[in-house]
Amino acid sequence: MKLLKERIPKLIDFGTVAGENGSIYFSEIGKDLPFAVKRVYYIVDVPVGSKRASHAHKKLDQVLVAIAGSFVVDITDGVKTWSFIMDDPGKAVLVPGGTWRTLHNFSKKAICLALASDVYDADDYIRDYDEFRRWKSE
Ligand code: T46
Repeated sequence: MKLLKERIPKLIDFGTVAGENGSIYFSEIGKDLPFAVKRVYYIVDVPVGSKRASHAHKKLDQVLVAIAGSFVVDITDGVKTWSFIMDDPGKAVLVPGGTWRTLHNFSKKAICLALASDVYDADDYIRDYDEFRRWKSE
């Protein structure tokens, strides 16, 4: 089973089958998904111009996908930065633990689906960027 080894942000292709009556997208642990999903959440109704996240996770790995509309995911590990335009339900971004992420440039009716490697834990969040930099240097 292909599980998360490199903790580097990257795009993951979902499988897809398109037909005359619509399209279906899928992903399976060990094939495209590099971790076991323990939680699912989704973000909707983000006003145009608003941001989400702007925080880090210590351990949590996540996969984010724009299942409708579009948004941008900026990620940094404190040294390197990545930016992904999410506008395709067939492409997800892997956001590994130990990174700071900001979601912005939401289009109207955008939906961000998140697949997470663990249940909700408020103690896994770092919500202050200076604290994140200190934590990374420890
Ligand atoms: C992330 C970005 C992309 C829960 O009670 N359970 C949950 O599973 C989640 C995700 C949130 N909440 C509560 C915690 C807060 O009281 O919902 C409220 C809003 O959460 P938060 O301010 O963390 O929302 P975002 O959009 O800033 O961040 C979320 C995820 O929390 C985070 O893991 O990476 O989306």
